[in-house]
Amino acid sequence: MEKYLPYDLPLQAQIDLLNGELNPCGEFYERRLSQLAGQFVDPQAVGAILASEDRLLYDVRTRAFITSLSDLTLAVVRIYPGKVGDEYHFTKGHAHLLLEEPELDLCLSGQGCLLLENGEGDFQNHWWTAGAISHIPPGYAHRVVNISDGPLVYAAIYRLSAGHDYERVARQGFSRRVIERVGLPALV
Ligand code: M6P
Ligand code: ZN
Repeated sequence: MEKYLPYDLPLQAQIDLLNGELNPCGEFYERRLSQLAGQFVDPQAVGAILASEDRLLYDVRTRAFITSLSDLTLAVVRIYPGKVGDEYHFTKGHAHLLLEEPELDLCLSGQGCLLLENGEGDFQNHWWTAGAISHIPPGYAHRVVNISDGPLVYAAIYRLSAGHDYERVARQGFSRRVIERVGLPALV
């Protein structure tokens, strides 16, 4: 947080609901297949794609709203349509380093599935269309899957100090995944 200077006055920003552009934007980063390779169920499909390209799966625009007393942060994610084998594109997935920290996710365009799993093995999922809002309570790891033919754009609001624990998801993944079955998304 030291890299952000506190700003204690009102701020406004604008999200393009369809393409996920954020203005003014803070940080921008991309996630490509090689960064999530081990998370997809079909390693042959991963290898076949990586043989020709390190496919862009999603990109993230973040803006931290740091004040002398708070650190709410907005992230806008655009997950590109597509599958690895039969499995729809998804985000890396993480829990929060500060276990007590929740998150609110708002689906802005496209259709998706939010996967939620806590440390006691309770798995839940939320099917998203534009306008869906999901509250991710403390302790639940979360991953978003794009099941639509176009980009899935969603916004996440959380405290910057919540941090990201990628290790737990990298180690154990989620107990269910979303694949295409006879042309439709299925949670298996
Ligand atoms: C949401 C938030 C962010 C997260 C982003 C991408 O916007 O949860 O904190 O960085 O999704 O998800 P991931 O970090 O799992 O790649
Ligand atoms: Zn999060």
